[in-house]
Amino acid sequence: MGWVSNFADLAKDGSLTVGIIGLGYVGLPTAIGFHDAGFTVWGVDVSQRTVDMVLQGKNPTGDPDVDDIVPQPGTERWHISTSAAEAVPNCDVVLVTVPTPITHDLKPDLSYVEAAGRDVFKSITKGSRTIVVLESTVYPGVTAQTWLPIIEELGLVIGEDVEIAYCPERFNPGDSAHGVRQVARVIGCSNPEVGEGLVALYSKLTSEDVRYVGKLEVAEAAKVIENVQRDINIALVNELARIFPALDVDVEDVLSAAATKWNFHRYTPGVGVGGHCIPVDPYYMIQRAADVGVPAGLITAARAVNRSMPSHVAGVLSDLMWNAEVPAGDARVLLLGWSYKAEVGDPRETPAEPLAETLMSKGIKVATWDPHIDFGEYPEGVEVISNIEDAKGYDIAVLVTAHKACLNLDWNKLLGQMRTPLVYDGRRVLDLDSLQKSGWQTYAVGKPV
Ligand code: SAJ
Repeated sequence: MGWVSNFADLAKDGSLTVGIIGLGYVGLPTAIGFHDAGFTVWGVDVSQRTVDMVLQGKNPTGDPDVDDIVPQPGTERWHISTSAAEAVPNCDVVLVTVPTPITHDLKPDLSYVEAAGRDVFKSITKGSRTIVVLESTVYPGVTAQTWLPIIEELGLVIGEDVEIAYCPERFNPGDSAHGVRQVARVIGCSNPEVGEGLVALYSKLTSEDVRYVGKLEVAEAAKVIENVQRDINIALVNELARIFPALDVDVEDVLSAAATKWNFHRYTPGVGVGGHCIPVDPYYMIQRAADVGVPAGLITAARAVNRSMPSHVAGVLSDLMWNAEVPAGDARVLLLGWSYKAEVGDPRETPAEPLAETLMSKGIKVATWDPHIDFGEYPEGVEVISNIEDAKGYDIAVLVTAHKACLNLDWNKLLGQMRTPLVYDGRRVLDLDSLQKSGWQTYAVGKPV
């Protein structure tokens, strides 16, 4: 059974079965959240490793907040499978939480949305009006463009066999204060009744605001521009971080002063912008604007600024080592942190990668230490250090990720292990004055040399 006239009442007392397709950073916490809210849950993932780990009550994602909340084997109302065909016929609502990455030529990759949609729709019982909700970040129009042709091809009828809706995930890895149960949601659906029914369902999941915002495209657009705005704001401070040192002014002093104004939004310059959201979602908006022939110059320019930061920083590091008379051809850089974000172990789109590659292209040796990443694919040539005490003979230590473990390092001990005592704060989080006093030569993004 899917949509029925008393759907909202069924949602309110948890007597619906919710399917989640894709048990990653977003899908697994979402499945757990609905289970904790009293619903029967079917979780599906194509990865046998993921399904096996979840079935054993283990966390297959890199997000430490999920570590202790995976239901243990034998838990009631908790079904995990690699097969959508097994799960979907049991579900009233199916949420699709699969990746929406970009291709190497920066185009949106909708193949996961397409494949998951096909798996779900071909398993739907005729006449069930099963509600299928896309949560992955896309651009306006994708849900309809990608799924309606499949629905038609399979001879399903909207309003009889299936309903589709869009409810963007707003998940923030490593930030338990904004987990799936504490985050506001918006719902887009061409059928307002179904939209309001989903409001009742998601209101059981999260304690924050849930609202029906109209047709699919409104909700799709809201999510993508949330991250476009963030990318543009970060690009502004990164551009200022290149201007102000040339004026012999520290950008952080300027930003802190400006932040005393009531509606100034404070962002921090860094070695670059990583992750599976912020550096990716703008390309979805750029593509959609291009589809309809409207220029997206600001969005495109912001992406270019943020993408240029790793190579800009690599040039600054090379100059710093040259000025410190580090032997040319034998310069050695130690990257503290590799993950795109503090307190998570996620290398996706990390700026550490282009930073390392640019340095190595200059003949500079690169090593990295990140206690949050125990597997990770590192580019050819990067030396991975598992114990910071083994990091000896480097010329500059670069803070790439503001992990607590990096901030709380024994910096005096590390100083003793360096060949040249240079440190570069790539996230503007270190106490440079105290490091300077203990013998480091300190530098930072946006700080005059
Ligand atoms: N970054 C900066 N300067 C800043 C903020 C971030 O350089 O002032 C960099 C980070 O180092 C990182 C990248 O940008 O490399 C992205 O950081 P992020 O804090 O935006 O973290 P994400 O990518 O996990 O973004 C998620 C997003 N959540 C969803 O899409 C549901 C985003 O919308 C959230 O605003 C963000 O978390 C958050 O608030 O932390």
